[in-house]
Amino acid sequence: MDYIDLRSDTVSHPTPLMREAMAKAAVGDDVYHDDPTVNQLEADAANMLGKEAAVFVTSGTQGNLCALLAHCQRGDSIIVGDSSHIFRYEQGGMAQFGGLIPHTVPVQADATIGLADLRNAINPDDEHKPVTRLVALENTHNMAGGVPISAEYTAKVAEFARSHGLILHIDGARIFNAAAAYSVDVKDLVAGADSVTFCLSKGLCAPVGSVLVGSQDFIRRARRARKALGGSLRQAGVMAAAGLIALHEMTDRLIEDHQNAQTLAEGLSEIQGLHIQGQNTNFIFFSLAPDIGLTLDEFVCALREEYNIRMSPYSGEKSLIRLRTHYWIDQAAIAKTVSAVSAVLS
Ligand code: TLP
Repeated sequence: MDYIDLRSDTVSHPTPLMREAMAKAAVGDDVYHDDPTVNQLEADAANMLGKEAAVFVTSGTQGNLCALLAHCQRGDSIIVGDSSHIFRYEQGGMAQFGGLIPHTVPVQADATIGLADLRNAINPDDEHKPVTRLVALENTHNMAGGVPISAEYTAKVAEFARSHGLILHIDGARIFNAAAAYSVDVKDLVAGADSVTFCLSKGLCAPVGSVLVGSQDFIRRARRARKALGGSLRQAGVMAAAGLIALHEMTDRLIEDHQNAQTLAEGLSEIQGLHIQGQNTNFIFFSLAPDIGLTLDEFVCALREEYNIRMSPYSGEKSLIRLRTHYWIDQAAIAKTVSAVSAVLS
């Protein structure tokens, strides 16, 4: 990349190895299950996450929606964090397409949901109330600032869900970042979950795609939902080839992105007028002192026009700037960013 783009990890371009694998990918019609590269990606993803089966989907949004449509019936209620991506940023797809009713519960600063809040959100067996069907967690948690949640907490929620006859879905868009943060096998982070969506196209650098994993029976139903949403693809091996590199070559290096985020946060914290508000995994949030003489938009614009550095004001909280490190943000990019921010604020 010939500019520094810190707006999200979704902006990461495919690696040279991915482009080579994409060019050489063996392909077939995936609607006939004939694409060997997609089949390989789905088998490897299921195996890595410790589930029976997987389906390749176009995006995290589509993976989450296919999961909800496959697990639930119209009119069901799902328990979901009030700042979760599924609830806040996915076009209300669960309601638009699934007729599902989100029952929101508070997400705490450590990205968990209190078990008492979960318990209180379960509707009684009463003909006035929608049937509570599912609990959704998010790991790492985007709006909480990239905070990872632990295997122990997830196991508690899984046990809670099981004991109340509920399904547990994890929006694990960045589950491999969580695994890197806790130095655990990703399988352990999702052991009790009925389904997990994870993204190949964020920190793992693939240009397109996410994977939804779960039981054989669930994935059969999710494939029907994917078809209904127009997400069944043909020679998708071209994209799955990059996904295989993402799975096998890119997960172990995510810890570097976390270390780089820490280095960047430390460098920025030395600059007068800039206050680091949080750094977790590959996320950084900061604010600018009110007397700095620049609005956030002017600050972002100056960095882009004068230094070719891209940042974005955080859409959830307009007084913050959000940064994400990824594969294309190396030590040199970090040093350049710190000195450019320092120059703009001086
Ligand atoms: N998040 C994007 C934007 O939509 C905000 C980003 O830049 O972070 N779950 C989580 C936790 C996510 O952060 C995202 C994307 C998704 C699901 C949806 O993934 P896509 O964009 O592939 O549909």
